[in-house]
Amino acid sequence: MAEAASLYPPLQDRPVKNTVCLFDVDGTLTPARLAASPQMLTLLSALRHKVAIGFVGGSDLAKQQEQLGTPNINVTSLFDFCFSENGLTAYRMGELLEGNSFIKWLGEEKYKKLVNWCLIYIAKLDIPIKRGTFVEFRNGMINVSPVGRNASNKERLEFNEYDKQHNIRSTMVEAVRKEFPDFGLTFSIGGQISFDVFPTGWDKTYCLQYLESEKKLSGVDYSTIHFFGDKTAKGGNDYEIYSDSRTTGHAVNNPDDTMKELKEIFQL
Ligand code: M1P
Repeated sequence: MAEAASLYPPLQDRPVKNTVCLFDVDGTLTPARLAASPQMLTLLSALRHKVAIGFVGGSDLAKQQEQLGTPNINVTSLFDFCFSENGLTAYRMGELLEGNSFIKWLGEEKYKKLVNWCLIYIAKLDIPIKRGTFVEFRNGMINVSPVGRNASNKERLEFNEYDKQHNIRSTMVEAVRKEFPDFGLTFSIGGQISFDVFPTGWDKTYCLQYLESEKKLSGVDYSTIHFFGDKTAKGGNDYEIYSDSRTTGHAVNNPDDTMKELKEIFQL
């Protein structure tokens, strides 16, 4: 798949070589959870002849392959930089870079303490129902659910209502935060039945280190990093990178908006 990348000038020979455009995926390049339009892919290809392009998404690469690639086209050939799971899995010009993981970062001993503590806390919790998978181990985080991730849709909604009244998750987050104050972890209640636990700083800004290391690799200094995202308000998962001093942030409402901005900025 590195062959497709060779259709474009090398990074150091792009017409605007100090610039990279970085995109969030859902709601920015594609409608939420759906595939990118042919118009978007054509525009990105035209853009790539001028500047370097990349995406940064919270999901794993398989999800981004579904949304941005096709069965015959590997997503890693369509962008110069592919940052899945906020950059924990990173590709540069179709080649996999050394990644990172939650367990590698935290270490087995601390991880065991954290998980054991969560399971004991949940075991002592008296809530209306419990199902299975109370801790889900992911590459870049753990996801902790007092009711369990095996809850059905109906059970999910019921737990969510119960949680609104009894603050089960926020109370647990407060307790776990207090128990492990020096672990360097961030706790985030995003969905309906669980909360995420990940190292502080492992938001989308995590991927910027790879762009910075281009100086050493290819001699390209990305002094202008355009970031396009739709969840740029405080609390949204694009907020940190959008407001980071290293990026020029563009808040968009949908993929059409992204295309409009790109056409204006780069005269495409
Ligand atoms: O995207 C928000 C959250 O969605 C899911 O949460 P829940 O299962 O609680 O609804 C999880 O994938 C979680 O990791 C994610 O943050």
